[in-house]
Amino acid sequence: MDKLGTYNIKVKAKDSNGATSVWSDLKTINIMIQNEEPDEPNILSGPINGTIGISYTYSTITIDPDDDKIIYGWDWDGDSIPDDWSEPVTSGLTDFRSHSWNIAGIYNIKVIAKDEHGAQSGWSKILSVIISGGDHPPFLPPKWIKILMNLTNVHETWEEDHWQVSIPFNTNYILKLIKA
Ligand SMILES: [Ca+2]
Ligand SMILES: [Ca+2]
Repeated sequence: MDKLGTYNIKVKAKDSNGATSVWSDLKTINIMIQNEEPDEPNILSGPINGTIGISYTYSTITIDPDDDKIIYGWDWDGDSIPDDWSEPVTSGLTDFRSHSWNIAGIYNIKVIAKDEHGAQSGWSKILSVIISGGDHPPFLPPKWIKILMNLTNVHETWEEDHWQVSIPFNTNYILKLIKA
């Protein structure tokens, strides 16, 4: 009985002189397998900075306790819905997957693993990827920071002065000058 399912069995005994008993009553047995889901996968490698339109490769791995084949679901936009499923991969072997983004932003990517019987793991840890592109910096959440400095006005009136302030970060800032 190497197939899954329900079987009806009955037995009959025979002694050493060849005398046989009557058949036993029917007995029903179920053959089932215990299936465990794969472990949570880990994202092994892949860049955390990139440019729109360029394809980047990420890798992941996990194992299935029953040694089942695994398919990996990649969530590239952080909405917890896999966008890309791998082919079945042998438990313990790495899946490599490439993706490109068309809009600049911060993407929290993660992976889930499913075995060949459909048992699903939890999500991997998140990997945050910053994608910049074109003339636009990544869409960082807006935040005001306060910078204190001493400026000396060498002219008579405030209004006609042009102030130039350099800030050593590779990001756009909107400067609001507040007169103390
Ligand atoms: Ca399994
Ligand atoms: Ca998604």
